[in-house]
Amino acid sequence: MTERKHKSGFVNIVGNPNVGKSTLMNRLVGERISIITSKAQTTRHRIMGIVNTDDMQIVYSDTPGVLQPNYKLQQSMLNFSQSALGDADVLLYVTDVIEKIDKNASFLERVKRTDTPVLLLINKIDQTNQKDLEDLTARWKEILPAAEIIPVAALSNFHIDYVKQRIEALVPESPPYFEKDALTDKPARFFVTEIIREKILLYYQQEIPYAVEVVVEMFEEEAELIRIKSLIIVERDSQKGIVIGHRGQALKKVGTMARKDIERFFGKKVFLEMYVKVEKDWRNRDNILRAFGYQLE
Ligand SMILES: Nc1nc2c(ncn2[C@@H]2O[C@H](COP(=O)(O)OP(=O)(O)OP(=O)(O)O)[C@@H](O)[C@H]2O)c(=O)[nH]1
Ligand SMILES: [Mg+2]
Repeated sequence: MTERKHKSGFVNIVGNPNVGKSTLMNRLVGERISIITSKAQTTRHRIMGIVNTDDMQIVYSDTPGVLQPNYKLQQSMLNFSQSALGDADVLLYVTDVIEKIDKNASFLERVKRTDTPVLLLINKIDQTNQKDLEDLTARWKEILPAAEIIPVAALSNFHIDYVKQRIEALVPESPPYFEKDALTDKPARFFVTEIIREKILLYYQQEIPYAVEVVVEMFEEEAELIRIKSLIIVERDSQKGIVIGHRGQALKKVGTMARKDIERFFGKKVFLEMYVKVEKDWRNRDNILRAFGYQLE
């Protein structure tokens, strides 16, 4: 009997903001790794989600939506998305039935030129009809003739098993890149900051979610409890007032929502302290961005 060779590879998920990349990543991994909201620019980092079986390890990367950077934070987000074009064994280019087809032509141009196999996933097909979907598919076929086009609905898990099968067929033979029990490349603290940021994205309007970064200052795990101290960084004093809210009500609500989710994530009781701090213009300051884990060129 011959043993099956081990397969392993990087499957990188790229595309414009808000098309459902993170929803898809969580479906493919089967865990809630990435945060998801209806607001664009939810994902700011490249986040790996790893699926292990005896003879396969698939390393998915979720990336920020591709955008024209207006400040250095966005430049770093774009760097994460572009890095994912360079080291993929399989590229998942995600679009949806809503966005304009010619959005961000320059990034698409790079996708066109890649030698990597591309699966072009047209997401949110629950939001369209058969005829429009056929037209859209035909137009994408012209733009990316080498790609395999698969209509999906990540939210309702429609056609995701088929996408998994196609990925498994395309992943090359290779030893594993990570420990075979690894689920992600990110530490526990990262998921705390992301869960808090998700609640901020959901709770506050306008510019607040985009002006906020979350830092975990203390993460102490005890037998029955995790003690967490976190800082919410804003750019201006006026934003600090909004985040805290009248008599601290806003921050308290966000804190409660975040704590419940963090408890679910770690399966443990959590004691969460949150403070708000102003770091003037942090989205444009190299040293601060680096300290927050963003890559600058
Ligand atoms: N109707 C519908 N909505 C979906 C589907 N998949 C994702 N969404 C919604 O689309 C919105 C954006 O989803 P995300 O997964 O955060 O999108 P993203 O591409 O990761 O966004 P960024 O990280 O901001 O670039 C959320 O409100 C999702 O619930 C789908 O199949 N159908
Ligand atoms: Mg995302």
